[in-house]
Amino acid sequence: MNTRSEALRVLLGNWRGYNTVPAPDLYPHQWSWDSAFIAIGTRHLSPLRAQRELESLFGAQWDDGRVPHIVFDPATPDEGYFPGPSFWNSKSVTGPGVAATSGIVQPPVHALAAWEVFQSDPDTAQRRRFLQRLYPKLVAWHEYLRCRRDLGGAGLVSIVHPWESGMDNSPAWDPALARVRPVSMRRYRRRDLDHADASQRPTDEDYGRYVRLVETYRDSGYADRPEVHEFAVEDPLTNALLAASEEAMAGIADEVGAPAAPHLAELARLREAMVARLFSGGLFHPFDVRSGELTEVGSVAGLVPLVVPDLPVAEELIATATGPRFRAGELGVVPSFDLTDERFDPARYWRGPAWFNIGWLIRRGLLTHGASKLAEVLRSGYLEVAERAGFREYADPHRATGLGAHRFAWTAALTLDLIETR
Ligand code: 2M8
Repeated sequence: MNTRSEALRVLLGNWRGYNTVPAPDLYPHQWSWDSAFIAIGTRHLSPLRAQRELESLFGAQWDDGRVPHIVFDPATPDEGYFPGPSFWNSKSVTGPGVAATSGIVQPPVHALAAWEVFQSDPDTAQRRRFLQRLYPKLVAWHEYLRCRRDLGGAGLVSIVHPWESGMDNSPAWDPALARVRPVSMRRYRRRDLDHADASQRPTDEDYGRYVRLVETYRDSGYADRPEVHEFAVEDPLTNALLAASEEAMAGIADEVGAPAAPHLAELARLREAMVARLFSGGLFHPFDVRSGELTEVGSVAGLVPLVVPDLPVAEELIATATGPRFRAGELGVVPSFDLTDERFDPARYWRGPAWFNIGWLIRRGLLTHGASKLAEVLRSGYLEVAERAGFREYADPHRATGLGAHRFAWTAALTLDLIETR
């Protein structure tokens, strides 16, 4: 198979006119951080389309600045995905005429993507005033996170649902999630199991907890008062991507004639707060705001802060990535969970398999910190998985077999980017 043209085929097939669906069957709407990764790859196919991908997502931004994690496609029936538009009841909050969306968010990788997209074709972007139009929206998005989501009071962003982490079923959420009483899933019908193997997806009990958290948030009118949130966790990946996005915002600000210094100050502030509060034993960990403790488990989210420039603990993180817990140098991919932990599961969703977006971010972080040899090992490792397994949602890190959804858009997009950025 010609990997490049197959990747283009997936991106073209999943394109819906203004945005790209992550996977036609399992995920038939627009997802927030998927769109950012998709734009990073699509810029090699059509910079204009990559700009549209981000513009359509930000077209659904709420008045309070939040960028919803799902923008529902009106052409897909409500029962195409659970929880669908009627469950979220977001229109009453965002105002009439606005797209139906979810009410939670996903990691803020958008400014980073917008800057990459701009740089791939500055002429088209300038002609369309792409950054001029997007910059105030990105500012409002980061403001929302900074002002409304500092639930722990340490200057870091809290996520209020495992879905907000993008790494939904990670064992890192188990302790905080265990305190949430699951709703009975007899009241609902899961749609994911129509398209995916139950042994690779979250359990019904965890789904019941996910649903409980959304119901509570929804019924509060999506208020971010600390008492609303039974689950509030400072996630290293979310905060790292916000910091890396602030670096991109400095570039964007320069381009649109706004001051860059506040963005660089914000980057430095986040970096310092993360190292002080979340780093321990060679890895970053989530801080559970409700219990007041670090959850010291080996999620790959703890390696993602490598994307933050000038990270003072980069050497320690690289040692953890290549050590027995992740074995990135030998495997050529990075498992999503600590290989030495008994909860590691090579096939279950975010509890062990390797994902392309995480590999892409870690490779970027390695390049940022001068570890170009290991970065190249990952580049060729992920490309080999795509060649062998196609564009699956994730892969068994030992056997490089593909798992989860087929024709998965960010896998195709980031494969294309890895090919183009040799
Ligand atoms: C997965 O999450 C959705 C809920 O948002 C799901 O499980 O139904 C995650 O892998 C997430 O990171 C991703 O954005 C989404 C769509 O690809 O799927």
